[in-house]
Amino acid sequence: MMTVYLSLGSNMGERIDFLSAAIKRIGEIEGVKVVNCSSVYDTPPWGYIEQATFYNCVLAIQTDLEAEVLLQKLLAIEKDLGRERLFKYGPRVIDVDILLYGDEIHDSETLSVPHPFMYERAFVLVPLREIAPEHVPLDSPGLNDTSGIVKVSEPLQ
Ligand code: GSY
Repeated sequence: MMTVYLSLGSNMGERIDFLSAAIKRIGEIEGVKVVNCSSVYDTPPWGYIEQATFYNCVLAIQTDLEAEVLLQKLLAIEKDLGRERLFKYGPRVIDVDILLYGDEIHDSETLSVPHPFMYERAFVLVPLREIAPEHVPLDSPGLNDTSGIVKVSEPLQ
């Protein structure tokens, strides 16, 4: 059994509802158990800044699924919830990224784990630090500026 950390984000429509729906669907995947969920944070957009703020949270799950299999199931959930890939770093109703897969390293065309940008992204590190501080080095570049990150909800599960 592997402990896996997922980053969830939404910046279109009812953001809380999209996060809730995604968490519910992730918990329904056979072979997946949601074991922890961070608070939800309102976060400034990263990458392409001319867009609405995101709501972000991090989930810890336990699973015996292979990483690539889990990835395909997460992509299917994103699609079912209406995600369209408008443009790189653009707005989206839901985004689910695999951050850490136990201590596995993956570097394929479809999957890079640990997530290549996770230590640069305050919107990942602040919620991850809440539920798994041991995975957030104090000198992570993304912790240099956490301004604009505001907790908006207790954990959704
Ligand atoms: O890669 C995740 C999607 N995304 C986000 C996000 O979830 N939160 C914030 N704050 N900025 C983002 N830019 C992208 S792309």
